[in-house]
Amino acid sequence: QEESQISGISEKSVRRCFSPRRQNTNKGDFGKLLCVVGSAGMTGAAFLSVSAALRCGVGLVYLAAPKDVCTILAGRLTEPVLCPLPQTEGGTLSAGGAPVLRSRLRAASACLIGCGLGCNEDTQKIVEDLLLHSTAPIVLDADGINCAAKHIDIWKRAGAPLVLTPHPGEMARLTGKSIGEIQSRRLESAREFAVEHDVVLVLKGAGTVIGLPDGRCLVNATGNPGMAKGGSGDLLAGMIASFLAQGMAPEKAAMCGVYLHGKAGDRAAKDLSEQAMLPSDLLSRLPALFLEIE
Ligand code: NPW
Ligand code: AMP
Ligand code: MG
Repeated sequence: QEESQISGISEKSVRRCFSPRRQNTNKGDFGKLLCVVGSAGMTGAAFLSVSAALRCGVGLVYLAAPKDVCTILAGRLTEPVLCPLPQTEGGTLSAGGAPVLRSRLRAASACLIGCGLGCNEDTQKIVEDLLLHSTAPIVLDADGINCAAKHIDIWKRAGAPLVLTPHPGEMARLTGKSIGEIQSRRLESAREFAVEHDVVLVLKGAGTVIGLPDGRCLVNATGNPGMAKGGSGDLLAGMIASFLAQGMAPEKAAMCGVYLHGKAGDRAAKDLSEQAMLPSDLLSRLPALFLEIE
């Protein structure tokens, strides 16, 4: 791989992606994000992804989740509009919810799919349906990736711009390679998938790599091992989706999300220690980062 194709992510390049919010605006000007996330036992993933999206400036968030998940989260999340959907016995979304989701999707400027979604026949159908019908850009994370990987040619059939955010385990499932193979060729793995399938591929882990459809790679230097805790990735997915919903281009949304997520993690580590910091502590570090950007 040519070295000229690889670059770091600078604070300056992130700053350039943001402009002040115009005066004469309303919530509709800052995007509508549909979040298809959560299932029984993984309400936390829905909470974290939606909270991160809200803290990154999007105008309106719709949380589409199994009805029990909505009931549980109703007391903890104030801002999102809740769309309770039919669920399976296991507490995941039932395939019967697809038509409602499709109509919600038509009104959205971006969609986040997968954090804590679960992966079974029903969720696989839902994910396929959303990918085939969306014209709005989509962030596919976690079980969204696992579900999509079950469908042949799905990347060719999907119409919308896609940002995929796998960790090495999900990347291994996605490509049929081993985690070892992925980790020994991180840059190449991200780039090859991005070019072949025309998507933005965010390969997470220490030194997150972003593969772009044109063959370029961005490497991130923010973040720390205090972030190696369940829930960190759900925050990142929500952040990228929020930027997409506000109209940022997919490669820029991925770049800003990855950089600011790591930076929030670094602030949390400084205040709380890598040992004790929690993914949810990143949420309260985001406002100071945006103050520095605005
Ligand atoms: P190991 O264990 O190190 O051998 P899974 P998940 C590997 C939701 N969550 N470098 C790892 O390898 C998510 O959103 C809900 C190397 C293992 O093989 C998903 O929907 C939470 N290997 C669902 O749970 C909080 C790495 O990947 C595999 C690696 C399942 O997601 C937690 C594990 O991945 C979670 O976010 C690395 N850097 N990173 C909640 N509170 O609701 C990962 N691996 O099997 O896809 O499980 O990531 O927990
Ligand atoms: P997930 O495995 O989906 O929860 O995602 C974990 C998130 O935390 C990703 O954004 C990773 O890049 C980040 N992360 C995990 N471990 C580290 C580490 N050792 N250094 C930097 N970032 C990390
Ligand atoms: Mg994850």
